[in-house]
Amino acid sequence: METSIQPLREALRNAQRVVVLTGAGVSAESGIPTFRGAEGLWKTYQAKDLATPEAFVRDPELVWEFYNWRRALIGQKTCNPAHTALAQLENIISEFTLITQNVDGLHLLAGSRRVLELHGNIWRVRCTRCGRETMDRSPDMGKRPTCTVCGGLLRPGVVWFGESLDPHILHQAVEAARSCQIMLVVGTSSVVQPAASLAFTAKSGGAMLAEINLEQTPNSDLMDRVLLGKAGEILPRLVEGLP
Ligand code: BJW
Ligand code: ZN
Repeated sequence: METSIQPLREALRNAQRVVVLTGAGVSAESGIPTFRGAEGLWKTYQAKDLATPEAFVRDPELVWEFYNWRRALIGQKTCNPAHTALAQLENIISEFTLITQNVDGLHLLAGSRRVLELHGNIWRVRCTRCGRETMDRSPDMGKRPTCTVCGGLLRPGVVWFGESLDPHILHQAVEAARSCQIMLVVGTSSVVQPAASLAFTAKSGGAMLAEINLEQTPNSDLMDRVLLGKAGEILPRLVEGLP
């Protein structure tokens, strides 16, 4: 397993099709909590009580309280050097796809254009009655926000455990993974499916895989290169000097 940055930089220099798969670790240096690990959200809060469709049916006010808190927090944060470096990388690769599990919208804020948000976006809301989706950046949606068209209860436009991902977005992600030459897997624990399987898809399509993370993950053995450290430090160094 190769751990230095230079061979990966050289490979990127010669690549036409690159996919980057990101997770919460990319936004950690912006001050947004990750989900797992010592200070992760799922250490303090129970995913089954807050991030499942059953939880929302049982207690929508509790779920909205959690998401209002997250909206207020994320609304005060901005992109960090990891997001910026990935936006720069897109400018020098002819076919670039950024697949993110993050719902904070920071890749788009940093200027990334081809972004597939696998788990939705925290600023999106969806009516549970008529299905209408809108973007709403209010930090506090209240306890029981309702649809302006039909009066139905709104829910966060994110993907909870047990829910299917948007099939159109997932299809694009799988196709990009299948045909890429290099996949960078950045700041994800690689435990949540189907996102974690995209690395296998890329590997079976012949791609070179590289992981950037503070620590090893269940997918590390699959990687051609593992760079241990902060995404906000490694990615700018990687992109520096390209093309
Ligand atoms: C740094 C860093 C720094 C920190 N620099 N690195 C097959 C097998 C088993 C189970 C399943 C399966 N298929 C489906 C499932 C069920 C389930 C699942 O995967 N469960 C597993 C946990 C076991 N998946 C689903 O339910 C998905 N739906 C689905 O597959 O539908 C079909 C189906 C349903 C049911 C059964 C079978 C099929 C939906 C998953 C939705 C996930 N939703 C959440 C919440 C989104 C909304 C919100 O934000 O509130 O998405 S959960 C949470 O986890 C969030 C994240 O996007 C996701 C992934 O987390 P991520 O990004 O990896 O963060 P962390 O915290 O885990 O890791 C951070 C990493 O960063 C760490 O490694 C750090 O070391 C690192 N790091 N600082 C670099 N500075
Ligand atoms: Zn409605």
